[in-house]
Amino acid sequence: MTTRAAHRAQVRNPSPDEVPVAGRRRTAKPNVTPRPSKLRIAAFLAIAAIVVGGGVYVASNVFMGQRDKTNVSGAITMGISMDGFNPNVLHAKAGQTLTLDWWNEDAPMHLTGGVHSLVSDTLKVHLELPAQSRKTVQLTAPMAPGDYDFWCDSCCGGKDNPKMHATLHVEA
Ligand SMILES: [Cu+2]
Repeated sequence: MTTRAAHRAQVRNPSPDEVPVAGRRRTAKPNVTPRPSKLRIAAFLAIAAIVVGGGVYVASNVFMGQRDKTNVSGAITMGISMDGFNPNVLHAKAGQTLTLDWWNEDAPMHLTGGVHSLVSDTLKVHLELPAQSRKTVQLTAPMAPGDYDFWCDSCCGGKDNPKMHATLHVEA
């Protein structure tokens, strides 16, 4: 008899030795039971990830969605970050007062004193904007047309950093 034939013979006529197999199957069950709880943990983690991820997504959308919108009528939205002012050129008529909806996207730990600022001696402004917040501020253009520099002096080298400068372009 070949081994294969012997195997077939064994299958056809199970020997008494194979009876414990059924018993073993039953005793093996307890090893299987941990599976559902692992699945439950995985399901819980998946749901938790969806809930937390969804919350972060919604929250970031609410904040980021404000980037280019403003509820302040007639206001110009202006962001500030480590990359500077955005936009970094503002246009005004001589003597015009601009209303800016100014917002700061950076976390406090990145900012000196927890703020970005908007500073100019010529424009007579020294404004501060706390991290991750927004504020309506006003900037009045001088009567003399020209390009007026303003800057942030609270981070990343401040006035010495060309990136932290912006221009108020005043036309007659
Ligand atoms: Cu700054």
